[in-house]
Amino acid sequence: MTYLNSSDTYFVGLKVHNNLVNISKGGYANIVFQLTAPIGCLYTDSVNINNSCVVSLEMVSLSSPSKCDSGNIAVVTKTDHCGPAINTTTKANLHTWTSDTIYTVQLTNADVNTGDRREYKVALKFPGNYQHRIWANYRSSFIDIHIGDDKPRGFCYSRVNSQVRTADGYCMNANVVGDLILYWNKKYDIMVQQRTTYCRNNQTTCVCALAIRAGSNVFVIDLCKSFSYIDYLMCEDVQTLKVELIEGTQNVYKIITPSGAKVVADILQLPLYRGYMNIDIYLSAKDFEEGQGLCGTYNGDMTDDLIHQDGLSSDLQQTVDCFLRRHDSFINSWR
Ligand SMILES: [Ca+2]
Repeated sequence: MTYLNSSDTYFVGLKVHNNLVNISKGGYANIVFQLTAPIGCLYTDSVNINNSCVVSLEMVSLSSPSKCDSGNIAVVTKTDHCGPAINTTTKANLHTWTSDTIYTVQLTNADVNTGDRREYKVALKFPGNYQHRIWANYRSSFIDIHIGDDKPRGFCYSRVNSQVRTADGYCMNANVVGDLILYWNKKYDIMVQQRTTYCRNNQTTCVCALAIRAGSNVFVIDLCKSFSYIDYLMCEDVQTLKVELIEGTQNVYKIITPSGAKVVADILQLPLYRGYMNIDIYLSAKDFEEGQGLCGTYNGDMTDDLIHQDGLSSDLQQTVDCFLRRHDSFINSWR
């Protein structure tokens, strides 16, 4: 009689070494992995195996259907499939193949807003159309990505009823009409301007036009006149402003600037405010200590947010409610 013995379990596949990866804001980190079995290559003698016997992995996420990035993490050395490329095994290198080979995939925290999500789960996956059916669609275990929070959140807005909030969180009653600089990042040459007009029976002001400029690219939403205008005014060869309607809406635009700052323009449909906009600006790590304008100096310190265009500054009025805080000289300085 022979007893049934079982051998030690052996993991076959793509073995990830670090199941938790920490990336600082705007920084880099690696996913490190090994292959515990060779990936065979199907080829004929006439093909160039250097080109054919390579597989490009995909980086997939639990939360994002995109294979090229996952929210605000991206693979640095991208291939067609947005993951690392691995040489597969041929007759020539079969005997030198070893499971000791260490592969690394470099990730970066690609721009984006300091208030963004910081926890992601990603995995490395073989393409669905890969020639080996065993490996096609194979994916590694999920890897937890944690993005460090080394910058305070930068969130600025200009909304109906003269409401303005600076990037570091100071709110005020900006009851002033005209063309005003809401946000200006000189390093990245990005400017967000708004036009305000009287609204609600002239009791308060609302934004009726928005212009976002990055270099010589300008995107405009102008609803101040009887006919509305929403378009690019000027374009370089390379479009540096990414504009899209937020999914499921016909009236909320999202504009991503080259610094990663995201501007959301919500064209209101409410009867009292129809045709006016709420503008929200989500600043990125690259905007830190670079901002000026009504959004103030984004540096985590609210007390220096009321710096005028000429360098003078106004004191905060924190003891009264936002709608009682009038800073007309500061606001008028940003024309
Ligand atoms: Ca500040």
